[in-house]
Amino acid sequence: MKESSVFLTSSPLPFCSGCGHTLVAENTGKALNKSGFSPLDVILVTDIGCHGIIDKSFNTHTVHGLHGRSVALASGISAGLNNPEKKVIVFIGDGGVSIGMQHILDAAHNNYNMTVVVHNNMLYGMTGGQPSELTPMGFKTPTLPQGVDHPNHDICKLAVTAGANYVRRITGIGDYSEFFAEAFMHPGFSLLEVLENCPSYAQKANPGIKIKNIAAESGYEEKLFASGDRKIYKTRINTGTKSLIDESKCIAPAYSSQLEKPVRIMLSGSAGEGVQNAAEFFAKAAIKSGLHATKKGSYPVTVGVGFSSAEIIISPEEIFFSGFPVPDILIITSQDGLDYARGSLSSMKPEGRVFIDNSIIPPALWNSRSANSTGPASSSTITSHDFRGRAGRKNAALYSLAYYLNIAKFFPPEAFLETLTESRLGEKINFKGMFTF
Ligand SMILES: Cc1ncc(C[n+]2csc(CCOP(=O)(O)OP(=O)(O)O)c2C)c(N)n1
Ligand code: SF4
Repeated sequence: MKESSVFLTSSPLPFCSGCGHTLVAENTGKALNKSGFSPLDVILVTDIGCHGIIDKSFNTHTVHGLHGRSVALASGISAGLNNPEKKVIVFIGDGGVSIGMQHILDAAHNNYNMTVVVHNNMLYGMTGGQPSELTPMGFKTPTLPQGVDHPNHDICKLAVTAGANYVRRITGIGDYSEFFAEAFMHPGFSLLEVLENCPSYAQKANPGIKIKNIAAESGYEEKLFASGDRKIYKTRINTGTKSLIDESKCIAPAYSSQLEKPVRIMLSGSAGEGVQNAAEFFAKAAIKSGLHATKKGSYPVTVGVGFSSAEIIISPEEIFFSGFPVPDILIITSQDGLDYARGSLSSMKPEGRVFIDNSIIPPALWNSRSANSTGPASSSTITSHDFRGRAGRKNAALYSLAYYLNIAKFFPPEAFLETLTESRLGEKINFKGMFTF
């Protein structure tokens, strides 16, 4: 049923010959032509599976979701747009419907403004033909040659029960664009289920099958299930709540820095030892000194045990990405920190510098600029210091940054001290002592 569409590219579509997905894409293009939407107003959200590889063929906005989660993603897009002039369309397979059925029921229930197109080829196509929750009883697949032995879910009936505004099942043969256009134009949540054939897997497992016959035999009725006018979901915008950005205070530069190029610092220690706070205060002090700064934290989900590591960038220029593959400076304050940072340590460049706590490995075993069996392997110069002994377990991370700043002099130590004193910890801790080395 080829017809040129501004929505669909004319190049061959990516599916196997005879795949029902080709017809769904062509009918979608044709229906969008009829509906009067501009390609700029259409957001196509695809799921994982063969149908999802259509993205590049549509001249609309396209977003590729996780398997089964495309409807949840589209619900967010629809609620965020909050604009009936925009058309959100979801492409999902029967596999995706099985995995993310609750998202469909929820979207129907809330009546989000969108159309979900279910590509029901009665198996998981992309992974070689496993049965899904929509595979009818008796239908054979390559991984279940004896056929499915229990009844399928009926997504159309479920969507109606959940409150969908428009639901229709179509046997995916020929030109059915008129039904698609009707659904696209229907306000609120609409669902189209298209019964299809997957010639590569379904045909082989069920020789001679015809989609029309399957539909009839399995009770998959081709009909309009619902066409209602429930009020569509309207996003409520809470103007009473201040945005976190508006609430945050700007740090005014009070000091200056001679730093000429970005420096990437990795601080690696143990959870519960103030690594993240220390890195944040250091970044704030850099900003106080007229620099740009970012801080990114890594730690296990069990936040009270194991490593805690922070990546800090300070720079005279704007920073556009807050991470880095290799640090210029690596500060390690505990054995957990060393275990986490081993990869970074070994990838550091000769001009890099490593500061490591005395407690980790006896200093006599350290061999800077070379790897040995017991010490840390790095081509950077390694300096040891008694961070934990001098400042205690809880303040070792903070002290290590103060120590390093005193050597590097990227910005005045006063900026760091002032940032700490003005912080919520300023009343409890006398930081002054930490700035003697
Ligand atoms: C959560 C998750 N589980 C499993 C997979 C593996 N996987 C990729 S494609 C696919 C089958 C897709 O089948 P269907 O949704 O019916 O789409 P079709 O390929 O038939 O178009 C599966 C199981 C995945 N990507 N994500
Ligand atoms: S494997 Fe099946 S579903 Fe996938 S493109 Fe080929 S015919 Fe279509």
